[in-house]
Amino acid sequence: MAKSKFEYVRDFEADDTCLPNCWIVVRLDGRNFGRGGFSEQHEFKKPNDDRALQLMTKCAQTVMEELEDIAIAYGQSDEYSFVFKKKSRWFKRRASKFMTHVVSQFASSYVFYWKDYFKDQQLLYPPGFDGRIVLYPSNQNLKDYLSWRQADCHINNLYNTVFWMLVQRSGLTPMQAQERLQGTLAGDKNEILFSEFNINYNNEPLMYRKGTVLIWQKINEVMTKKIKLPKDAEEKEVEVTRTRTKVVPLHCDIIGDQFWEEYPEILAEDS
Ligand code: DGT
Ligand code: MG
Ligand code: MG
Ligand code: MG
Ligand code: MG
Repeated sequence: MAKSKFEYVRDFEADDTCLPNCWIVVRLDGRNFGRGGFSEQHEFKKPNDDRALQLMTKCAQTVMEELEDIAIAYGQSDEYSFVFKKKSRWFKRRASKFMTHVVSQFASSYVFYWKDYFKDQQLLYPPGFDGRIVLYPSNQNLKDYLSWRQADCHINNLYNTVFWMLVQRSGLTPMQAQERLQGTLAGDKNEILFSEFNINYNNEPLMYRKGTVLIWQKINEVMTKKIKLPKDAEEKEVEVTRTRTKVVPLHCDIIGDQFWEEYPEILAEDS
């Protein structure tokens, strides 16, 4: 086919191929979900709203199922990280394709599934999410990245748990609660929770403390199937077991070695 004189404009497109043999991480984050923003306008429970966290996870599951080559995802607060396999050839490893497909699939899912989680709470305006992409060349780098996000979850959740206790239960103003917590270490915050509110932080829900890890797991599904053998006149019902891979949520520690030893296939060389 003859080229039009306009074809040259293609040369202005930048090459954004991701380096081979690297883990490709896409992290998205809710736009203005904090103070005075989306979470307050939609009356999210403080500091953790189960509906909001579960909707985030539903959207992330949808992303993993709809797109190719995602080995693991990790989410907390208004963010989710998706890790594409090192050897992925999806869209010739073009960064913009990975990032835009993840973010748009997630955002449309957020609106699509909103009512399943928020029931009577109306969605007041279309939410937005930003995205970024980072490449990690070694397994250790990737594990450290995910550890960083989970440590962030822990630090923020411990702070927020004490902060909202001081405000909701002790009647401190947000300013007073902030001053009270200034310069305190993790141990001090645990102590305030325990001595003033009789809360053992370690008994708080795992989803709040650890965030959510999404992995692929083999599930054996037993189904009944109707079959008709040529020699029989009638259909027979037989049980068949099918193995399917499904995205499952976990709320476990991913900083230590135990998780990676339990699920070695996530980091396996051929992935
Ligand atoms: P950004 O991301 O720069 O557009 O700004 P924000 O406001 O989204 O800030 P970010 O992402 O650093 O912090 C997330 C905010 O989302 C944080 O201020 C608290 C809010 N948030 C996330 N999950 C929950 C929740 O379950 N309950 C409530 N009440 N707020 C939440
Ligand atoms: Mg942000
Ligand atoms: Mg945000
Ligand atoms: Mg955030
Ligand atoms: Mg197209």
